Amino acid sequence: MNNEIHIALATDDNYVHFALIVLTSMVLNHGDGTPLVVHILTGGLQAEQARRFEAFAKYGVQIDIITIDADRFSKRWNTARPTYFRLELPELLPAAKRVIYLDCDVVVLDEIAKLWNLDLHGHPLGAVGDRVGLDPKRNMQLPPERYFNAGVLLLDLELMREQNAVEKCNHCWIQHRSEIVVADQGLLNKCFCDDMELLPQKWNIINSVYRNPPVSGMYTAEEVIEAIRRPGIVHFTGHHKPWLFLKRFHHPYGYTFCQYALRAPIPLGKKIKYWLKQHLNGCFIDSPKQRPWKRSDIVKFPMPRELD
Ligand SMILES: [Mn+2]
Repeated sequence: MNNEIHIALATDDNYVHFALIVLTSMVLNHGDGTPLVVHILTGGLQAEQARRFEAFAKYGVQIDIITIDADRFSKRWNTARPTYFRLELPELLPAAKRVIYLDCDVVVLDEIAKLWNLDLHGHPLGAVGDRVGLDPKRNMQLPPERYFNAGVLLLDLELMREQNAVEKCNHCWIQHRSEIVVADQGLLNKCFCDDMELLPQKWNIINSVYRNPPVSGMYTAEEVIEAIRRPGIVHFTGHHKPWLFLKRFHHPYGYTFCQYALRAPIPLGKKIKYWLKQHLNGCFIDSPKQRPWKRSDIVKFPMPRELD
């Protein structure tokens, strides 16, 4: 299973440079020698954008661009937004046993092989908890301490194929679409809440983690402090994206987005924008709420090295 690590990202032309920043951060923190295979799920990419991904071959990354037929996908799921493509991963990667799915609004800050090698204890899906589960308007009456964020997923594709998971998920979507809140994340929670492995907090530190006390029964204060001190993947959920001007960083690791953006193979104009962002309004706004972790738990990472 460990001959190669399979990663999946979903993007259209508008998100390409975010996906390139994700890849840059992953490659710069990957040193255990296991080859990376990155599957780009897309409704279609311009040739120039596809070439930006393919250029990662020189860093030892195998790139596999999978173009999804939007008409076919819409007929089945009633939408062709790239974020939904992850729902078909067991079918799209028929030869892969496992895959790590990553959103394009994340930065990888630790060795991805550590996430890849986590034990799912017989469950088809592993994910990190999300306090959305505490919100009665959004939790669909699922147990709050089991509600997960779908931006980082570790999937046992073999088991999902055995369980016919894609068909079941599709059936659930068609039957219950009007009750499902938070799009495909809500659907995945509805389908897998009884059969999922809660992964350590460090593998998906979303905006709300630092800003609130821990969710009872999900992670302990110690587990969250450990995650903030040794982050694996940081995820810029919600409206306070670290690339937006006029909004300060609401994520303790918002600054790392700019660091990796400056190392990523993206156009110079975009790099200038992120450099400015970091220097003009790149300071972190702390949370007014009482929580057990301190600002001193946030790591000040040095600027990462160049890709080559
Ligand atoms: Mn996201």
